[in-house]
Parts: sequence; structure tokens; C-alpha cells
Amino acid sequence: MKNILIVSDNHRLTEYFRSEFESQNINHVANAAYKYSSINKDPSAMKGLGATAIDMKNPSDVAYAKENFDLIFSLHCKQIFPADLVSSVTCINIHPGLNPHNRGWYPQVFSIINGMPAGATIHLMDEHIDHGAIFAQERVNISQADTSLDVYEKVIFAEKKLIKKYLIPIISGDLTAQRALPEGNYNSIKDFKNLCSLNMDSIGSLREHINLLRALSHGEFKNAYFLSEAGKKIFVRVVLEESSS
Ligand code: 0FX
Repeated sequence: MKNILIVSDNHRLTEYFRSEFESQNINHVANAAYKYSSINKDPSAMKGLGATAIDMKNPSDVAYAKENFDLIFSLHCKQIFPADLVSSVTCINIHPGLNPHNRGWYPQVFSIINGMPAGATIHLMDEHIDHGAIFAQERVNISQADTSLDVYEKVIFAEKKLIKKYLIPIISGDLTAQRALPEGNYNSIKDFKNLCSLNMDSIGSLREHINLLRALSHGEFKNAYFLSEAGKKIFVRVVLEESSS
């Protein structure tokens, strides 16, 4: 039996992973343990799935992961795995972006703005973020009426498709990862926060401005804002609706 650790801060994907693990009878050949990262501010849904905390910055937690598992999956884990962990255990990232384009935070937000492809990637982890040889990818289309949330839902769907198709070949070692050649580009959470602070004097086409606002429109999240004369944040999000005909 292989021992597999799944570290995730995304309960929807974890639930899906777990149901595939059982329905594809992988639980007959491997044991799965579920963890969420210790920086997760609201782990209640992950706890509901039976997960417990792990701190990738705590040497004893990292030693536990190294000693007890043959394979570790990061399923949108908010903590970076340390270099000595990824170099001693096979660690695999299921990432909501089409590597190497817009690696890092919220890839679809940046794809809407810079036109680079969006999608989902399963790849081997190395010491760099969202980097490493690629097992499988699926691109998603971004339509002109899509907000960040619309694209994100397509990406989650693509990630689920990849999990369904490639879980067994990856766990059994039958699928070889292909080296990712170009470095691509990386966006940090700071880059995202900078986008959110709207420059009211920005000069550009209306297309660029609509793209920026739809990239920052994600359901109820208060992302884009400008400052009122009183110094208060005024949040902005857009609604886009394509005609049916
Ligand atoms: O779990 P996740 O979907 O993924 C993010 C990163 O994009 C990914 O590269 C990283 N590996 C992972 C650990 O964290 O993130 P989330 O559930 O926090 O957010 C999902 C989407 O929600 C995000 O793509 C954009 C949107 N969002 C999220 C927050 C917290 C916003 O628009 N504003 C926000 O403040």
C-alpha cells in the first residue's frame, strides 16, 4: 500500500478528490490522509472532511510528511512546500493555471488582463512556485463576457477532469511528467492587490478598463476600489451579460 498525503485549503476540490479516490477503488492500493495548511483562516469545511492541520514551516511537521508518505499532493495549499520536502518526496501540485503562463496567484485574473492562456495543470513540484515537469494540462476558453468568477468555475471544472483522468496513472507511476521548458511569468498576491487599487487617472482604451474590472469581479469579493474624497474605499465590480441571440 502507498501512503498518500493530500494538503489542501480548498474543500470543494478535496471532496472531489476523495470521492474519485474511493469510486476508482484507489483506496484498495493506497491510503490517503488529508491535511489543511495551518495558515488557513477558515478550516471548518476541511475539518468536516476529516482533515487536520499541518504547518509546512514547522520542521517536525515536515519531518512527519517526509517519513510517512510516498506521494504528496498539493490541492490549492496556501503554504509553499519547503525545498527539502519536494526534493525528498514526490510532491505533485494541482494548480488552477496553465503553466507556465501566469504562475502564482489567481491565474485567471491575470489571463483576462494580459491575454495569456488560462486552464489547469498537474505538475511535479520543485523549489520554485508552480514550476516543474508537467503531467497533464487542460486549457479553458475565456469569453469577452467572462468575469474572474466565470473563468475560475471553468478552471475548477478542468481540474476535476484532470483529477478524474490522471489520478490512477499518477499514483501508480504509469504517467511520466514532461519537462516544462519556458519559464513563463509569475504573479504574487502583491501584484493582485496592486491591481485592486484603481488609478482613476489611468489612460487606456475602454477595452483595457473593462478587462481590468471584469478580471477583478469575482462574486461577492471586494477587490477593485478607488478612494472617495473622504478617504473611504469605494468598491467596484461589473456585471456583463451576453445577449442570447
Ligand atoms: O485556492 P485558490 O483557488 O488558489 C489560490 C492561487 O490562485 C493558487 O495559485 C495557489 N496555488 C492557491 C494556494 O491559492 O484560491 P482562493 O480560494 O483563495 O480564491 C479563489 C478565487 O477567488 C481566486 O482565483 C480569485 C478569487 N478571490 C479570492 C480572494 C481571497 C478574489 O477575487 N478576491 C479575494 O480576496
